[in-house]
Amino acid sequence: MADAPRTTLPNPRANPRFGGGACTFCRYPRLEDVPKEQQPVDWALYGVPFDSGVTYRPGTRFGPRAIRDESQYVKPYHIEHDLMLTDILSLADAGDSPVANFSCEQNAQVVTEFAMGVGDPAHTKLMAVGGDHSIAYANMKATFERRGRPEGGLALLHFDSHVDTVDVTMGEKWSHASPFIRAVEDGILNPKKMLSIGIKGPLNTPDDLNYAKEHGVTIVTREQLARDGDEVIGKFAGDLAQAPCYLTFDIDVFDPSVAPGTGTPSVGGLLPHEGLSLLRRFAKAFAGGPPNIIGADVVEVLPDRDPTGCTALLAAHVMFEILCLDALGRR
Ligand SMILES: [Mn+2]
Repeated sequence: MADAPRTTLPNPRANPRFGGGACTFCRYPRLEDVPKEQQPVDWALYGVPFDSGVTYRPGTRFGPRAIRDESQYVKPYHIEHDLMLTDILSLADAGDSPVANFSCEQNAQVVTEFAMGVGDPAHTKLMAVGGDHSIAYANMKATFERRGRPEGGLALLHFDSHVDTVDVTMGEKWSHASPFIRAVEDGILNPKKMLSIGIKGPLNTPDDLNYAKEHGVTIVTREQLARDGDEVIGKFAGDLAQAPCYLTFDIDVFDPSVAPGTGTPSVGGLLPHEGLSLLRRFAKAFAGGPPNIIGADVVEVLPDRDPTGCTALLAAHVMFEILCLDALGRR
């Protein structure tokens, strides 16, 4: 596999990042343009322009477009890992999923169906780019199915301000507050192998943490990161080792001062270097290596609240960090 031809990037010294017409995530080729000898791609990235699952401010349906735009400046060489991402992984942009924007439940089905058919289901990993967090369910379900329904459900590495395990909100079971409770119910996610990092309040009621507590979810709050957070994360990672896991990244784990473009902002969040550093420290935490990531998403970027594009730019770099973790495991 190491000698197989990889997908290629335009040369930025000859083809400027601000040119080239329609843009794709990080300048990766469109999936339909990938030559046969470079297939199957290792990761297909696709947008999910859906935000009907929000409980507060709408607008993340424009997230994939904004992230594609800002991602033109994501470069492929990772300094800290000494890793040239595109020498290791074949990467492509699969475009946007169709959506059912008047029904969250129907949307979950439509996106799952799309995701099931992207790339080579036996080989290609999926990264969904939101959209609101409800879309995580669809990408997790497709990942779970494409992997032959791993016994006991997937593990989950979850970055977020919120636990997203609310049963019903305003009569809706499929909103962005509920993807993980639905995934547990459907056997896709094992809550005992779920780690939620960056959780912070205030919350609506103390009961909002009950589901996580009662089902064995490991929570590391934002406050806790400064205390025993490293220890708890290290223990979780050591126990998980190389078991297959899914990574979901809600951009609202960052502080609204540095990532204003999101719909349910929660103050006191991570600074960019803290979030990136948490991901980088995963490189050796899982029994000496990076986590065995089999699918991922980055969600909740809301461009209308992001006048400088800094939130979308940050999201694009989070995507890069996640892909680098997978590449590290194949080096
Ligand atoms: Mn969330």
